[in-house]
Amino acid sequence: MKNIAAQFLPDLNHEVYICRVSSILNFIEQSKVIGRPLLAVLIDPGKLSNQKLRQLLESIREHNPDLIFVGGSTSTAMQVPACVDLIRQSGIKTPVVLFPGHENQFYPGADALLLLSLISGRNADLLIGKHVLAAQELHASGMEIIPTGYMLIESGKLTTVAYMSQTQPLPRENAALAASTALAGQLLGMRLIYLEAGSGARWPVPPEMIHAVKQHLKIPLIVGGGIDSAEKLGMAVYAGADLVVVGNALESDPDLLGSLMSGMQAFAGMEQND
Ligand code: 1GP
Repeated sequence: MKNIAAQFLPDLNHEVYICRVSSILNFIEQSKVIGRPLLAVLIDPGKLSNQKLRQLLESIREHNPDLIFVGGSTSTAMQVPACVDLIRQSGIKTPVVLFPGHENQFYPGADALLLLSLISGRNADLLIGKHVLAAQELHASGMEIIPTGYMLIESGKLTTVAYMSQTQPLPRENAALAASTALAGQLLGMRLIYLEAGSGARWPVPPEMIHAVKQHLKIPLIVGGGIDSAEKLGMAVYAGADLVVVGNALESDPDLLGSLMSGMQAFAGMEQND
């Protein structure tokens, strides 16, 4: 199955398309401009056995998602480089983006890093403190660094990311507060906003909140947490997500990726027919 970039630029393969737009951020921005939502597979190496990881990589090779995110609250400093190297060795060409759950999850072998600032919380360390500690190494690496406003949204249970960050998530019924928070992130110069229900969330981010946030943003909107079916993925995309992240559901069922990619392609086809 072709990925979405290849579908709307049929003469280009995925790798060439990424090179042509020159960076991961440009790829995400240009996909938003032309109305093509993207799917990222999140691999949290701390949660996956080697066997499960290999199964997931097989599914990624077959179904060709747009991006791979690597990282998470439970991965150790050693696990992230090993995982990125395994992806590279497998021959998969999908760009790899670090999604650090901790400052020790930096590895220059990836293509880009989301520099997350937890703008829904009031923990100064996660707004700027960790960034100061990592700044010199990130700068020296020459890697593409993407400033990302990260917002935790209440999702029906205490998630690992809320516990680890020691912050309160935004109330899920307060879409206006989420919109103001995202707008503040954009005004501060963030290049992406990520609405996060948390890995394995009981409830994903509400569509009403995605829609309200989207109305206020010029920059691309990422949505993740608790998306475990093509229906939930479709709801997030219809509400306005430019990039949807799925992790937990694919850890237990790597073959689900096929129906998620079909859902994305169906959405792309409907948009073209509108
Ligand atoms: C978590 O948003 C990501 O940081 C993905 O969440 O693992 O629930 O898919 P899931």
